[in-house]
Amino acid sequence: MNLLFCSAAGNGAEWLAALTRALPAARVHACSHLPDQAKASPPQDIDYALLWKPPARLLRDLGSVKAIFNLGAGIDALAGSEAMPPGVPVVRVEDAGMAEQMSEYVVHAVLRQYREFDSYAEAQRAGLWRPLARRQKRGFDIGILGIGVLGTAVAAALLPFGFPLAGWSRTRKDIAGIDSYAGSAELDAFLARCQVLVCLLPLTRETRGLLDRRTLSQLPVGAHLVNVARGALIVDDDLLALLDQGRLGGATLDVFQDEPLPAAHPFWHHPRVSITPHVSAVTLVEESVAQIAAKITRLEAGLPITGIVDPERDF
Ligand code: OXD
Repeated sequence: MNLLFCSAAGNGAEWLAALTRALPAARVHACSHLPDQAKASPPQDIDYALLWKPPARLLRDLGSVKAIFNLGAGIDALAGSEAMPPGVPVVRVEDAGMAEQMSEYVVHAVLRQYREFDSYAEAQRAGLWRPLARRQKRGFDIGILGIGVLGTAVAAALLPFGFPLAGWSRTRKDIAGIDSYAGSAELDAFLARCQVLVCLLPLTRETRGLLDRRTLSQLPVGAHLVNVARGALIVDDDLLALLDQGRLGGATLDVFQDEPLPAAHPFWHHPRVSITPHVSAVTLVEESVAQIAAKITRLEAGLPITGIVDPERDF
């Protein structure tokens, strides 16, 4: 069996070693760290391609592989590419250690707002001993925009803290402890109750730019936005305008339209914006390779697998 590995991330050697250990009988062809090869045609008899942000030229030549494994949860780099060969199944990484990381990040961001740690940091800088009145959890609603694998895990991690929780997704979800809102008709009502909005949506044709001036203005005055999904879900200028007007209280941003975030971008030094460099949930190599290897073994045995992307819905 022939595998093609091509990743724009810098840890190709780690992936290759893990793949060789997990699938010793497979031949793994790599192009991640060889830019010239990435431009050349891949070997003809590739069975499965394992890709992260591959060059278009490479993608175009993969029309006869049995499946493409996306080396991460977000498939927007493939889905958004005109070079994506039609009809080839795309399989995303499901959780593989990402849900735990995402939950840690979001719980931290929510508690930081609820317990007003930024105000205490400011008070400390000013040498002020300034206890704030205790907030009630009732009325401090947390909304999760995108209740997929990661969104569900984040909601479960928040549940024990006792905040009112709401989730928005394309179709209604039945998850204990979370009020479910579904579809565009219920988006505004969902946003209107979120003191903290946590964005975990995939980037698709429909969600690009979804958080613009109109939708962000549905949030309560002073609300906080956490984006751990994709930068292009947000219209940056609209977010900045609402922050400057004090309409929104702040934003915790891990993802950006251009990464690394350009040095001149106003997010870097905005007093109401906290940024991290796309680290909320990194793809863990060993866990992901174990998952991909198990799926390849099942596919080779003619068995069904989970995590196959639906192009109609997800592209
Ligand atoms: C992913 C990511 O999609 O790391 O997995 O952003």
